Amino acid sequence: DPDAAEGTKMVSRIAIVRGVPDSFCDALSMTPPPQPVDLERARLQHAVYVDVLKDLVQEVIELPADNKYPDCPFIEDTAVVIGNRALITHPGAASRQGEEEAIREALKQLRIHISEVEPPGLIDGGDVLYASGMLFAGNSSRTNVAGIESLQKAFPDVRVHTIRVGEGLHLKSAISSISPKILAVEDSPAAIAMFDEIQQKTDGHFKMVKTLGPGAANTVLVGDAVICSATLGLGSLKLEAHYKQHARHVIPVDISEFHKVDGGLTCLSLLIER
Ligand code: CIR
Repeated sequence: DPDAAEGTKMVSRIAIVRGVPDSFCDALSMTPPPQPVDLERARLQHAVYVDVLKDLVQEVIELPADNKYPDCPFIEDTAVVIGNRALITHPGAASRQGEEEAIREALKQLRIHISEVEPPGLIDGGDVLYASGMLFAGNSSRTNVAGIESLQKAFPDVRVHTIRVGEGLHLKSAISSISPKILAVEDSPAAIAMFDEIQQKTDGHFKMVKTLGPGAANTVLVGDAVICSATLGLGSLKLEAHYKQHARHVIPVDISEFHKVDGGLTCLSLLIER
């Protein structure tokens, strides 16, 4: 039972992050932000996020930014890692294809067993949720059925459930795991529909905590600590109340510059737990 094992085993954690390039103002966004991205502020927010991670994991590997890839800080999209295995993704947005090369090298150096996506597979890590020993893969504008098949091949022992992403960028833009059996779910009809599909496919395995407002449901769970977005007001308060009830360590971090280009907290790191 992966849930029972969670509390007892000694886990070593490494996080990989990637710097904010000078070209970050050209990062993709579904709707143009009302205010342009402030590069210096983005770099400061990123530095705080990295500092927070340094307190939570044994090692943070900081990969340099690449100006060729304005979206390169969103490193989560380039790989799916479970234990000592990884699928290097083929990102769904053409301008992001190639970002994964630096990540493949970093993971090889960590002696992680690498699988690749088979054409015509497309997959963004932001569409992949790992919870309670199961994988949920969002079929979205970035992730196609062939990409999800490559995910299943890379992790043959893990059941992969496909979830239709009706709205928003990625599955995890709207749903993330806040403890093995509890998911944070954005309080919107599209997100609730995705949660219902998860429940239907797992015989109601999960509980949900609804968050208010876009972005608030995207949190990073590291052991007993949860990083949540500091700037989403009420959206985060409900989550904080929930965490406190479970005696969790809650760390609010402001990533407003990344929200402008559809990025959340999970996107900014790749966690390796083994
Ligand atoms: C993109 O559109 O690809 C980036 N601007 C945002 C990526 C966010 N990544 C994520 O949710 N995992």
